[in-house]
Order: sequence, then structure tokens, then C-alpha cells
Amino acid sequence: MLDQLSNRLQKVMKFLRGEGKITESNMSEALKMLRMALLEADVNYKVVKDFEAKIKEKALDQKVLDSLNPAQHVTKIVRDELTYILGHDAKKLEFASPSPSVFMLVGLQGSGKTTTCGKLANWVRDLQKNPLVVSIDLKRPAAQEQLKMISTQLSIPFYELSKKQMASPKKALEDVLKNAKNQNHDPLIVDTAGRLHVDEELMEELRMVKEILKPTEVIFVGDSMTGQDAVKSAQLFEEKIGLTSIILTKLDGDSRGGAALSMASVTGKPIKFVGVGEKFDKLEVFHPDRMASRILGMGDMLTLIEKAEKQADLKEAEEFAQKLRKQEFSLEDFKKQLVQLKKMGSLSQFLHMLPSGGMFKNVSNLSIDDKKIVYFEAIINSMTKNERDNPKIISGSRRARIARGSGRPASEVNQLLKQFFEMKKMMKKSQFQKLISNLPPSR
Ligand SMILES: Nc1nc2c(ncn2[C@@H]2O[C@H](COP(=O)(O)OP(=O)(O)OP(=O)(O)O)[C@@H](O)[C@H]2O)c(=O)[nH]1
Ligand SMILES: [Mg+2]
Repeated sequence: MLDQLSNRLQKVMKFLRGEGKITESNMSEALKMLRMALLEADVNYKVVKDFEAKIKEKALDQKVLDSLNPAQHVTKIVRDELTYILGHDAKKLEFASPSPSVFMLVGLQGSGKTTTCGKLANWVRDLQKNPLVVSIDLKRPAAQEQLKMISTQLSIPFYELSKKQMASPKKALEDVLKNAKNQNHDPLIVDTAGRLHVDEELMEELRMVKEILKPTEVIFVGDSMTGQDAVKSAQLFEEKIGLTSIILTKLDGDSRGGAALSMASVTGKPIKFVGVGEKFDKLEVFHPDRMASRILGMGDMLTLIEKAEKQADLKEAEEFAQKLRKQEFSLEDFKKQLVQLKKMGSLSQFLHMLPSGGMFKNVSNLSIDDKKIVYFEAIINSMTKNERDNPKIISGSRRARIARGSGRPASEVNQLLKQFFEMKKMMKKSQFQKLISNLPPSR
């Protein structure tokens, strides 16, 4: 996610750290690098200009120049300004009282509205809510089918509009709202039609839906792969129907991402979630400060910890922490951790959230791709208990046997063992032991 921008910005910070003292001249060089990085990532040029001016003003302040570690100061200034561009504080999704809250999703064709309806319904259900989804597309009655399939797959209630209802949409919308109220649904999530371009007929339709349903949130769903077009259409939707917030989709793709990231600043509407994959659990709450830290390579430990807390078995985590402290980490534990990582989603995504550099550098370089987790599991399954507990005894002939048993090449068995020993080595470092001293207490 946003790798290119992230790499470039980290280079700027590294350049400044290498300079020691901040002067007008090296700051101007750093600002040039920052500007290029942002523009190449497709960040809106006006946003870049403001950003640059603010950094310049703050970084060349005498207090910063005289401080003990000016580069660190500038990094903080850049992070704060980036956070500002991304929309200041995290804004939560608004729920209405009395219920039901109505979330209306709007956006261009193919931006991900229908998929995001499913993701959002899935997400609110985790908050113990009782969502209802409905698709309002007066031009394309078949649009209902896609949302119906998604809701069936997720076991989320779906309100199906009959042909008769489609013929009198105002009455139909009133029926939907009444149904949500009577059945105690909250929120009502409304999918709408998309067009290739913003056209007046669609805007008319959306205004009518908005007027009758009085949505708590009108959410613009923007495809981050479409660059500045997404920003422009967000502005148009804001002008023509009025928005309350934004969800960015496809941030998992290899888009330059900068356009999407200027969206909050250009429209003045907060980004509340980002879509990071096609599956329905690939929706992340958007936190501007965490995203800024992530982009600058400072890691996003908070999201990581929250993910782990949501998915990890606490008892197991505690046992694991104890083992780490005593450095009794066996291949069996290694396997358990791989399974845990699999539960937390993509491993590469996970590694990206760790702060780059420092002691995690080698871990990120381990480059275990997600498919490999499955292979590694198979390899460890082919070992005897004794081998798992004492990996040192795994000789050449044992390696060949394990390779045969797991159906994986011997080179992969070697790779797994190498990574395992690397990890063990890292755990012995005092820095690592200090970090894990904050993990759950051992009993
Ligand atoms: N990789 C990735 N794909 C996504 C994401 N969100 C949506 N998609 C994909 O984008 C495509 C279009 O998604 P839809 O949800 O059908 O888009 P839509 O806005 O409802 O499209 P229309 O109803 O035709 O206007 C589908 O193939 C989705 O799987 C995301 O966050 N990441
Ligand atoms: Mg759709």
C-alpha cells in the first residue's frame, strides 16, 4: 500500500538525518525532494504547495534549528502535516438516534459501492448491530442481484424491491425505511447506481433518495486507482448532492495513491474507511495519524495491536509471550505463529505495519509470502515431535525425509530452518526482550 510514496518520503527523512544540522540550504533540498515525491505519487498540486509552505515555515523555526535533534523534529513536523492533509483526527461513523441510521453509498461506476455495502454491513455486525441492505438502482433492476448474492453469502438481511415497487420509487423508499424501523434494523445500508461520469439524471435520482431517506451518512465511495478523477468526482458529488464522508477502495492495488490521499483535504470530508482487498473483511478504519506514520515508515503498531487483539487467542498469546521471555521458542511455536498470522490477514500487509529499519529490518527482509505460510506449515507437520522441539538435530538426511514427506523441495526446508534460526537469534537481543517485557505477564 502506497509503497512508492512511502519509500520516497523515507529517503528524504534519511537525507536529513544524515545532514545533522538543518540549514536553509539542506532544508530547501529536502523540500524539493518532498515536493517531487508527493507530486509523483499524484497528490493534488495545491495540497502539495500548502504542505511545502507549512513545513518550510515550521522547520526553519529557530527552536527547531537549535534543538538537539533537528532531523527528528522535522520528521515530526512532516508527520503532523501529513496527518493534517489526511484529515486531522479520525472521525467515527455517525449513528442516528433514534435508529435506524441510514448509510447511503454513492460513487462512479465500478468504484466499489456494492462490495463496500457488504463490507460495511459485515463491519457493523461485529459491533452487535443488526444491518439491513437494499439496492436502489432505478435504471438497472438487475443491480439488486449482486447485492442479494453478497448478503446471502454474509447472512445479512436484504430488502428486495419488487417490480411494482420499482415503478413507484418514492413509495418504495418509504416502505424500506418503515421496514427497517419495524424490524429494528440499524443501520439501513443503501447501495445506489453508478455511472461512468457524473450525469444529471443520476444526480436527480440520488437527490430523491436522499430527500426521502434522510441519510445519517452520505458516503462517497472513491476508487483510489483512478487518481485525480476520483478527487474531481468526489468534488462534484459533494456539490450536487452533499456528502458526509469518504471510503477509499482498492488501496491494496498498485496505485500511486496520492490522489486518494488528497481527497479529504480537497473536499473537506473525512475518509472514514479504506478498502484493502476484494474480500468482505478487507475494510480498515482510517486513522490519519496512523496512516501518516505508516507512510513515513514509523510503523502502525496500533492497528497491528488492535488486529491482534481482535483475532488472537489471548491465552495462547500469553503462553507465547512467556516462551519468548524464556527463549524456549520451538518450531511448533513457530508454526502456531504462522497460523496466527494467517488469521490476521496477509503476512506482507502485516510486515508493512512494522516500523521499518531498526531491529525489525531483518524480520521484514525475511520475505515469507502468504503462500509460503501454507508450505511451511506442511513442512513442520512432516517433522517428528523431537525435531520440532530440537531443530538443531535436523541433519541433511532428516531434511531430505521431511522434504519428501511434505512434498516440498529440500531447499524450502532449508529456508524455513534458516528463517527460524534468524528469528531465534533476534529474540535473544536485549532490545527485543525489552519490547516483549510489555506483553501479557507470565503467571
Ligand atoms: N482489490 C480491491 N478490489 C475491490 C475493492 N473494492 C471493490 N473492489 C472490486 O471492484 C470491482 C467493482 O466493485 P463493485 O462493488 O461492483 O462496484 P460498484 O461501485 O458497485 O459498481 P457499479 O454498481 O457498476 O457502479 C469488483 O470487482 C470488486 O471486487 C478493494 O478495496 N480492493
Ligand atoms: Mg454496484
